[in-house]
Amino acid sequence: MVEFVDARGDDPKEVVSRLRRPGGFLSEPVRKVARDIVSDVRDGGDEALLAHTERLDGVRPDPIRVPLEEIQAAKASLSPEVKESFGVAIENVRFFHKRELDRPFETSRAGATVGQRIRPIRRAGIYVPGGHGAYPSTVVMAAVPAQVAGVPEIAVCAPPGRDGSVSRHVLAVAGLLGLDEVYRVGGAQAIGAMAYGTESIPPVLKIVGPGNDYVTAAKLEVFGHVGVDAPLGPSEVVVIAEAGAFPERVARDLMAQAEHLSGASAILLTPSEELMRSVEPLLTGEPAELITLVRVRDSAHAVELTNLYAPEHAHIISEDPEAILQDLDAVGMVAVGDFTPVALGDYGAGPSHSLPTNGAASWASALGTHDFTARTNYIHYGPEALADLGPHVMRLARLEGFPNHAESVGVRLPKGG
Ligand code: HSO
Ligand code: ZN
Repeated sequence: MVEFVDARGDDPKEVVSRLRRPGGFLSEPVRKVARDIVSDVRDGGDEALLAHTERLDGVRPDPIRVPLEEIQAAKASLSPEVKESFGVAIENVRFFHKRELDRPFETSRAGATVGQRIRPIRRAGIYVPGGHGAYPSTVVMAAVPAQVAGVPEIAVCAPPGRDGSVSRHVLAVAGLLGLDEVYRVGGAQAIGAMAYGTESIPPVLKIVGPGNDYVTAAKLEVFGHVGVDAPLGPSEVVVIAEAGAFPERVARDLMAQAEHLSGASAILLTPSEELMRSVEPLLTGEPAELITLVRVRDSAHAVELTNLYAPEHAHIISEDPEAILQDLDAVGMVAVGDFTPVALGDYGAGPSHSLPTNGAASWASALGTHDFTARTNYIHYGPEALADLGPHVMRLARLEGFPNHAESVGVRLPKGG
C-alpha cells in the first residue's frame, strides 16, 4: 500500500521523523551479531570465515579467492553490447573522478612554507553486495575512484551464490578494470576478513562499499582498526515534482529506487494534489509498499523537508530545477530536471552511486577519490619565520604547562628567545 502524508500544516521535523526508516545497523541486536561475527573471523581466520559463509550463504567456497582464469573467462563471456555499455559507464565515471581528485599544494609567506601532499591509500577493500540482484555496477562505482586516486592494491569481496560462485558480471567488470583479487565471501564475515586478514585474505587499510545492515554494522565495528566509508545502506530517493510533471515518469522514478527492496524508500514531495492522484495508481507490486506520497505547500517547503531528511538521492522535476538545486544541501546526489532520471547516476553518469543513506548525507558524501587518499601536511620554516612565530608558540606552550615544547623553540632562537 502506498502511503499518503499531508505535510502542509505539520512541523517539518515531525514529518521527517515519520518518513525516516530507522537504520537497523545502529540497533544493538544487529551490532551484536556483527560484532560476534567480526571477532570470530579475527580470531579464527579462514576457518571461521568459511563457517559463517556456510551458515549464511549455504556454501563453503573453495578456494576463497577467485582464480584469475575465472575472472578472465567471465570477461571474455561478455557480449560485445554489454561490454560496450560497461565501457561507457567506466569511461564516464573515470572522467568525473579525474576532475574530482584533490591536488597537492604548497604556499609560502614571510619565510614559512606550508603544504599538503595527497597520497593514495596503499591497499583498499571493496565490498560488493549481493542480496536483491547482483551489482556489477558497484564494482565500477568503487573501483574506478580508487584507481583514479592511485590505489595500487584493490581487493574485492562479493557474496557467493548457493553454488559457491560470484556473479559472472561482477567478475567480468573486475576483469575489465584489471582487478585480479576477488574473494567469494560476503556479509559481516567479509568485513571482518578484510579488516583483520585471514590466511587467504591479506588485510586492507580501508573498507568501502554498500551493504545490508549487518555489513554496515560490521564496518562500524572495525572502524579505527581500519578506515571505513559512510553508512551506504538501502536506496532512498526524494522526488520533488511540480504540477506539470508527467505522472508516468514520476511513478517510474519512485518505483526505480523502491525496486531495490530490502529497506529502500521512495518519497514524492509535491504541491499538486492532481499529480499525487495520478501517480498513485501507477505504483504497483512490491516496490509500491516502500513509496510515500507527500503533499507539500510549495517547492520551498519541499526543499526544507528534503534538507532535513538528507536523502541519498533527490530528483528535481520543475520548471526551474536549477533554482531548487541551489537551495538543496544535505543530499548525496541530486538529479536535475526531467531528462535526468536517477538511474543514469546509478549506472554511469559520472559520480559514484555509492552514496550516504539514512540521513548520513547531512555529514557525509558520495564515495569518491577522497575516500582513497590521505593528506600529509608539511611545514617548513626558515630562521626569520621561526623568530616571528617562536615567541608566540613559547607563550602558548607555557600557558598549557608544556615547558619542553617552549624550549624546543627557545633553543633555536638567538639568545634563547
Ligand atoms: N540505486 C543504487 C545503485 C544501483 N542501482 C545499482 C542499480 N544498481 C544506489 O542507491
Ligand atoms: Zn538503483
